Amino acid sequence: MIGLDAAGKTTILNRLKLGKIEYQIPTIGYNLETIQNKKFEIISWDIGGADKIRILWINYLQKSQGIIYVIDCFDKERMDQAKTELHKMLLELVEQPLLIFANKQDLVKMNPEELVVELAMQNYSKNWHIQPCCSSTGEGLQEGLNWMEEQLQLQLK
Ligand SMILES: Nc1nc2c(ncn2[C@@H]2O[C@H](COP(=O)(O)OP(=O)(O)OP(=O)(O)O)[C@@H](O)[C@H]2O)c(=O)[nH]1
Ligand SMILES: [Mg+2]
Repeated sequence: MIGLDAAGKTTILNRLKLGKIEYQIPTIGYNLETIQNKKFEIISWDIGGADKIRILWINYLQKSQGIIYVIDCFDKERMDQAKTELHKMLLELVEQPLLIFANKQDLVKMNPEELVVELAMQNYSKNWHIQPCCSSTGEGLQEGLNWMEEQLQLQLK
């Protein structure tokens, strides 16, 4: 699970793991948690997004079976940066499914169609999915994980 700093990765992880949110401080390094979702045990590496840590993402990408990229929909100023980092990361992806969590939908509504354009995903042909969500309420998180689980299950077949 990656994304710019303050996108909401740790909040998502806590919501999924603990069912509640706790006061978050920026992650230095990573948080490692195991989440049970239906048949799958998801081992989630929530990796800090601050610019100095971002260069570490690649080390985790290559070892991951699926990627979750978290976007702060309310941070219009850094949407372009989020897009740039996303596309840099896409160059490193091989076959892993990519789930984009479009977070903070309580502050601003953005639908997947708008986000496809905003993030320039129209021409990206690999396996990806955009899921609007809100980690403050938990809305959309389960749907996102279910999509990821379906993709991982297909890979096993
Ligand atoms: N309103 C709102 N605030 C949110 C939501 N998700 C996260 N936040 C807030 O956004 C801030 C950053 O959240 P974090 O979970 O620490 O972000 P992060 O992506 O882990 O950041 P780094 O660890 O620095 O990479 C915190 O103040 C959260 O409470 C959301 O869905 N809605
Ligand atoms: Mg964090």
